[in-house]
Amino acid sequence: MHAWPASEVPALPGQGRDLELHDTATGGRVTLAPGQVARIYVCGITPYDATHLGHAATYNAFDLVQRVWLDTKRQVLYIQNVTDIDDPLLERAAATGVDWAELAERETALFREDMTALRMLPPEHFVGAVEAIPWIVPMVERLRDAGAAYELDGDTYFSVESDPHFGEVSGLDAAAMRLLSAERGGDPERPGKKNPLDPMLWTAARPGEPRWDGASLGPGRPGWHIECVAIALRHLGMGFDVQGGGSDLVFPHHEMGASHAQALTGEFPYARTYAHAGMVGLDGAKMSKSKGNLVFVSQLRKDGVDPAAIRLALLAHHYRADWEYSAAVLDEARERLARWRAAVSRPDGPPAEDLLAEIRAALADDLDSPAALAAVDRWAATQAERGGDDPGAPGLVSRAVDALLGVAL
Ligand code: 5CA
Ligand code: ZN
Repeated sequence: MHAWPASEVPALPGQGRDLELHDTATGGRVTLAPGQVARIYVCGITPYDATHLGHAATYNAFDLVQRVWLDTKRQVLYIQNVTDIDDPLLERAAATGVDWAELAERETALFREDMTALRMLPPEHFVGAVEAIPWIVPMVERLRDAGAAYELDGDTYFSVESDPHFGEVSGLDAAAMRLLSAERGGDPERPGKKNPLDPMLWTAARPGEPRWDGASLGPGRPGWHIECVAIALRHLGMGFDVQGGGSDLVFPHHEMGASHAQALTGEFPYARTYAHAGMVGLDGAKMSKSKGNLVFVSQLRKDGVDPAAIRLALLAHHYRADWEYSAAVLDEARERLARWRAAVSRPDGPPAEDLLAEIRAALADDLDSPAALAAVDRWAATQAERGGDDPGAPGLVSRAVDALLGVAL
């Protein structure tokens, strides 16, 4: 499917630093060493109830990764999926009496509008699960033929024991995995499975549900994890630089995805780094569709909130932190935006070369966007108090904030 238009990234003098990111699999900091083309896969939305601020915060984090890479003069190959067929989508469609495909299309369109408004750089390939079915089916067949998958009453399951590296993404023990599996789409209680954690690769057609030709698997629909693997392997191949998503995807989604791919190819690793954004909450609970405690980007936009202020509200939190949204967060972002706009709209100002270096250093340091904002705040405060006589400074600040933080002043 088509993505959304790219906002232009202004050119900056010099070059940024190499990115250091926290890696979930090792639990520590790694300096990324991508090639000339940096490869990243970020898990996309399940298109119902999009786009809430939690989604936006996660995509903001990985947009920063891209911007840092572009600033190191690399190209970026960015892939994102849309889970346009899955249990939660079908459940919501049934509950509201809307056709599942129409619901998916409508919410995906809204997501594109929100991403465009927030100046998130688009993926090179934006791929729906439905589009990926022709790649998924032969992969599942190969896994089965290699003994890494098995059939149970017509459904096809992945055998977690087929990957010697299973467990290395999340580092969780079996009990913790089992709890999370039950919470997040797995079926550890189903009798007959080889291992309770084994996830579904292909679900045999259920009465009243959409179905696709599964060749030797029979008619049905794809499982969740194999969807992302099929799309990532097709467009990126093994050993890509970053697998990204929110921290709710560490287990089972990213653990299972890595194992599917590693069992399929015999290669290791699936991704070199696993990066996860914290959860945004509201009123003491994670913002989620199932809880219904959502703040939508589209609603804020309708209420007249400048998307640049929404983006600044996201940037004010470190991407790995869990945080709570409140009206105060947005008020602070609006005030900051007004201060910055005033500061860059003067004909000259304090020199900004050091500020550019500070923003670059902050982002290279595990995407420390709050530190980057604080640096711009200091420049804007100096501008407001004393001004300066560098005629190039306001323009440089404006371009730096746009190119590195995605905020148009
Ligand atoms: N379609 C799958 C991924 S393949 C999915 O998780 N969809 S989602 O719509 O539930 O979430 C989309 C992205 O937003 C995922 O990366 C998820 O981890 C992230 N996300 C979901 N809720 C929150 C939240 N409250 N705060 C931060 N990120 C969130
Ligand atoms: Zn995914």
